[in-house]
Amino acid sequence: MTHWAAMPWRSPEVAPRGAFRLHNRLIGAWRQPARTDRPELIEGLVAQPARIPPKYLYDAVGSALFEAICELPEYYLTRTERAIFVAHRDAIAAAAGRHRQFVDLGAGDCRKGEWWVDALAPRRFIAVDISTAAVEPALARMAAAHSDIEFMGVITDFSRTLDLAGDLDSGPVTFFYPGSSIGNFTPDEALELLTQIRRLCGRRGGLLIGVDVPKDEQRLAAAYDDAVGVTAAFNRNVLNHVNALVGCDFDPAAFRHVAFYNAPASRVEMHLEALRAQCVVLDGSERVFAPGERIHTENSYKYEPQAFAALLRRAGFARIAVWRDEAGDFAVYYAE
Ligand code: AVI
Repeated sequence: MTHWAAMPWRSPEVAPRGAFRLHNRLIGAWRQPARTDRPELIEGLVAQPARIPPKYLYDAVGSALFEAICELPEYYLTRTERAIFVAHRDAIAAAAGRHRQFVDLGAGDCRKGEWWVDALAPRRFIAVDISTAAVEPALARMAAAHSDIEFMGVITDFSRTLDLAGDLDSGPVTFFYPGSSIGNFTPDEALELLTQIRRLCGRRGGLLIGVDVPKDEQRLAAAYDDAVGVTAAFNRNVLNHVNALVGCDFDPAAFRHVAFYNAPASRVEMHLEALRAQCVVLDGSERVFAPGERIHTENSYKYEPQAFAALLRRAGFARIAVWRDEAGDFAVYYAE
């Protein structure tokens, strides 16, 4: 993985807080993530039941597979959210306001955030992501196309903490968190992240967020276990990423993808189930997975609009507007 400090076009001028000016409209900031991946992964893998935090699904292969998932007929989330954005673009833009700082959380290649540039005319566009690989070329592309906007990339793991105070100026901020990514946090973690966002957005700022809604179990199960097996490959690939980070020898082919809707918890769960006994060496000791034993790799929480609005209120947001598609499959909120 490259990082901003390794970018060949970096200017030697070093700005405060680890940010550095690349040229007059593009700034890179890199928060050195604490090297806690290995202990965090080992702790989860020796636990009973074993677990892998979902952020590890996104190495380069995992990110590409996720892009493919977003195009699948079963995975309605991306296209339904997009349809809501298209249908209610003007009303959403009127609620969010123009000429603000725009923070694209989990920006990736910034395509979803860039779609709002015309409608919201942000003064500053701040892309926040755990990986530079997609953000770096996206910001360079956008900086070339929009001469009136200042672009900034912040490379950080905001599942730990959202440390942006030094990157924002005193003007209002619109946070953008699409794709129901908030659903990959537990409700307590989601509340913590939403509270951090609310503190950072300032009195006249707000949060534009897309959140999936509970629905028919079979549709949900199909969305997370598609017919051609892209989601299965995405899930199994996490073991390749773990092998690289921990230095162990999981055989992804020895695990089966399992996805189901846990209705009482209002979440889709993804697991990897051992097809036969597996012995994996972790930090010098052996971890044996019995046939049928599972590793929990992801939760994807679904919220009824009144439940999510209540979570936003608990995080300190006041005025909340909601837009939905006709079938009520997905919801987009602007919270002030
Ligand atoms: C990124 N996140 C919102 C996706 C979701 O729907 O929870 C990740 C995903 N997992 C399986 N398919 C897609």
